[in-house]
Amino acid sequence: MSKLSLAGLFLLQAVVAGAAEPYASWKLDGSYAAGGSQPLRMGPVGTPSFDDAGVSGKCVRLDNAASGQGMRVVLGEFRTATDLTFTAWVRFTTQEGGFSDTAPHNIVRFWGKTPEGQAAVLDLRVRDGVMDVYYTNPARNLQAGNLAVPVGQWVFVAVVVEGDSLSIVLNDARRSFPIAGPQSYETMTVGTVAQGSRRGVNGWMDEVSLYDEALSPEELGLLYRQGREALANGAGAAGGGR
Ligand SMILES: [Ca+2]
Repeated sequence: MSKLSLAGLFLLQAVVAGAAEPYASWKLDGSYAAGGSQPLRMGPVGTPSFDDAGVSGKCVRLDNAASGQGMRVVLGEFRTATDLTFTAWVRFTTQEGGFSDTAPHNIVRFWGKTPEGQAAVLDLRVRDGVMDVYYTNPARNLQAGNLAVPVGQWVFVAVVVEGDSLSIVLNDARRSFPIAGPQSYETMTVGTVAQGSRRGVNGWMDEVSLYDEALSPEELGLLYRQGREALANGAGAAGGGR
């Protein structure tokens, strides 16, 4: 197959799959500026740097071996969304305190409330080289996943909440679990647990997006392939290394 027809196939695939529109997205190309249909404001936790090449353009470097770094987003109107999808690209360093640590290191945490107003938390996290999800709600707790994270490589990650089902995605692998049902989310911390916490990503993050709907496996697969394509065409691996 020629390159031209291959490109045509990708285009057709994109049209058929119908690329979902993010509620908000952050390219992290040197700033925290958001795009999307309802841009939300992202603020830094600590002082992450933007010196390295990412999946596309620059990315954010989080040093959670030495200091608590990440991003924080107040979800505002988004809190009313019960179905949601979070996607990002992450690359953990292999150094101590970031990957093979036995303490959980958060990729994202949603701080929320049940309909009864009780505190609820949803974490996508890596512990000892394995990604899992931690969901705590007075009606049901969940700690499950067990997806091995490739060392030192960019990986596509996602969390999908659809009604009483929760799924986590690592590249093209997916695991789904039952949860307690709708709850609203008020704040999202990315790459960290909270202000000043070192239990976050020690490495790089890029292309963070938030959707107010549950993306299908096909839509997530498309995002994964698009990211892989961007990495393959990579404009500069300077500093980032691949
Ligand atoms: Ca970027």
